[in-house]
Amino acid sequence: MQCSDRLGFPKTDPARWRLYSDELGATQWKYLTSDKELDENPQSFYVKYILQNMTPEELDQLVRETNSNIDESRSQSFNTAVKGGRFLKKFQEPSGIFPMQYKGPMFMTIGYIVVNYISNNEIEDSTKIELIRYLVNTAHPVDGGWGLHEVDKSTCFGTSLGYISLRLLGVPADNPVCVKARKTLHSFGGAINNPHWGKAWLSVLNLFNWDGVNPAPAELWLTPYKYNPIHPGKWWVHTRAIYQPLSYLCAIKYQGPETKLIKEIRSEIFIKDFDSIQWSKHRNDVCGVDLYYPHTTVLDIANFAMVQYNKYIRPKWLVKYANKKVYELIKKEMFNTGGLCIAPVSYAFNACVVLIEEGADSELFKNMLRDFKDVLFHGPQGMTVMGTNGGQVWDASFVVQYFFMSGLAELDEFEDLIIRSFKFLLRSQFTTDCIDGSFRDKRTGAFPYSTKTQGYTVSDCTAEGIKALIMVSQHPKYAEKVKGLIDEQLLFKGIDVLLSLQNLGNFHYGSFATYEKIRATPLLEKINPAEVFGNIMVEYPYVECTDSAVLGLTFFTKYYDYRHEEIQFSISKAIDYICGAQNPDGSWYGCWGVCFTYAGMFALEALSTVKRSYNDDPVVRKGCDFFASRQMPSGGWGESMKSSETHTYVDSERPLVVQTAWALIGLILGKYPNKQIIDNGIKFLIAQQQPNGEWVSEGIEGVFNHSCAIEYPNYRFAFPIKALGLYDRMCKGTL
Ligand code: LAN
Repeated sequence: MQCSDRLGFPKTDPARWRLYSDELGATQWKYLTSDKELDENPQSFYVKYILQNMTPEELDQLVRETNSNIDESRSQSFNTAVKGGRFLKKFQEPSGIFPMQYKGPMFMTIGYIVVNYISNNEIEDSTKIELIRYLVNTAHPVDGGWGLHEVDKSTCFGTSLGYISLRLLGVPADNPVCVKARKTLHSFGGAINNPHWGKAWLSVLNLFNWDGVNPAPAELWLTPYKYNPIHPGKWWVHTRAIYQPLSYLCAIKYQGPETKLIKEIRSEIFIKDFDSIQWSKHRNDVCGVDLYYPHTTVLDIANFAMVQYNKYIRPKWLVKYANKKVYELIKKEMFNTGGLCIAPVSYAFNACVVLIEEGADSELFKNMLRDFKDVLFHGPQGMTVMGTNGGQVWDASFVVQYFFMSGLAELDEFEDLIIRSFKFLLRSQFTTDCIDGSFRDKRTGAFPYSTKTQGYTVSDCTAEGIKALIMVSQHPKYAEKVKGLIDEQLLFKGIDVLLSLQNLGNFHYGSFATYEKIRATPLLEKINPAEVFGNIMVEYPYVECTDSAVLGLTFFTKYYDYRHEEIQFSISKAIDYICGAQNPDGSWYGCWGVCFTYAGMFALEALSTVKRSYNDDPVVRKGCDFFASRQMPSGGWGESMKSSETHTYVDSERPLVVQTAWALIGLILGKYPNKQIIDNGIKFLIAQQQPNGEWVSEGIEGVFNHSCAIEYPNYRFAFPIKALGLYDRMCKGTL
């Protein structure tokens, strides 16, 4: 059955979708077509709920269940947390994960579409329909274009990718959605003004010419790692993962098939006749609205030199040799990540390389097409490719910890939830190291952000994961039940990895970055070719990652003696870093959540673990005062994503649940003395809870690279529960 959605676009039947998750947390959506399958596979609560497929009776029943047997002797704040916990519990998969549509960035889906298109693989109708629907539903209401992320203004990059995606998915050029988007694209000067990645995708599709794309030299991989200060192995993991296949594709100037549809699109996306475009003149043309990080003169000179080198000097054998090396590295990346690669952008570019090297019928390529579905996620607006294959480990470790910190873990009704997530976390710890020569550090014992298969250590995910495991295994109510499940040697290895990630060299002493230590100078940013993102070339110190490291390490030392001295040293250097990173107004700039509120919460919690509080510590005092000064008249807090872009605190239009929880956690753990301010915030959280226990999603919780919004749908449960529970304990004097 196909229903009709906005603007007459078809919609699939929500009752036929199922979400499957395996033991290691990989999720895939399937659209069931036979009635037998439908009967045999009842829809999970999560799917029913988010696809809005619940009957009014079921919705009433949900409210009843959430509110039944509430212990009236407990405080209102605690009971609000309980109700939130009851709702969240229903989202949990048998594997222990909490699924989520990790959406926001608008430049991921193109990769999925391109890889299928150039390999002549038909995307299933149900997926196609929902991919189209997502694009239609997220088009800018005024101009019909798309931006870098879902709440962005329209840009040339976003609009080109959105438009081309719709066309490749089968939407005709004269459809009003396409007509409107095309007009906007033309107002940006047409697709010629795309930033680097846009130009690269268009070239792969044969909608652009590689002469108009700044080069990415594969030869850099042949230089000696030890002596070359700008060796790509020293770049940030994501940037090197993307530029690896890109350098391959650009070296051979790969172009997909020139089909009738491609010829049509060529005539639609430029404002000039395609054949008359002098491509090499447009290498540096980028639409003004897209430009977040303009070229430096150094980059322009380097690009010019490389173009001359490619034209006059670059021998064919060297291209072949360099590409062979790059392909070996891609295969290593695939081996280390169970074929998943670090994230969807590099995955799609790598899949193009695998297609070229192995062919469309090869096992390797077919597996890539199959596993690509791990990052496709369905939701109320349709289906999209997510920022990663989920955030399973990160969310599970927060939920586990916060159920303990709020006191919910004491209740029998949450025991199963905790043990399931605990077991998922145990299964998610790395048990092997990466293959030699892949420029990766030791990872055994560490944790990823999403799944074990994805295989990339993240510093804060490791710290939070370790903390969650210890919390369960040391708690009197759970210790017996999970006895013997933790492998302590593996836990110690995780601590080894965490300690090894601290920056103790020339750069940002005491801090933690994301995936690795800082390996090269930030001066490399001068050759950042991406144009739409800042700070992507190397690792940077992140105050949130450093805070989480402190949380993990301080908690570990409560129960274990392992490497005690070194851990104490590490904590004290991390704390110095955190204090030094505070702004004069008392705030901290956060890079992964919005923005000062997110970082302030983490920093105040980290400081609280080394017993620093409002009355005796000037850093905590300033941090809390900053929060207090930002409270809105309603009692809540709300910060706009503009803060991340502009590096100054900007209020959101209205107070937000997640941000209120963050501010409250900071204030409560910092022991802020003005209880009235905290009370008002708690009242706001209580008032925002729905009768079914839920807090409604309010959009963007996270960011990356200063300019791109990304949603963390489970934060709206995890953090309010933590704030309410901590408040309850604060009032009882048991904090
Ligand atoms: C993420 C998501 C999780 C996030 C936290 C764990 C929250 C953070 O504390 C550390 C950094 C990390 C792991 C992170 C890094 C960058 C990611 C992977 C993302 C924001 C999700 C998507 C993003 C990735 C870089 C997108 C690809 C785009 C590029 C500009 C390379």
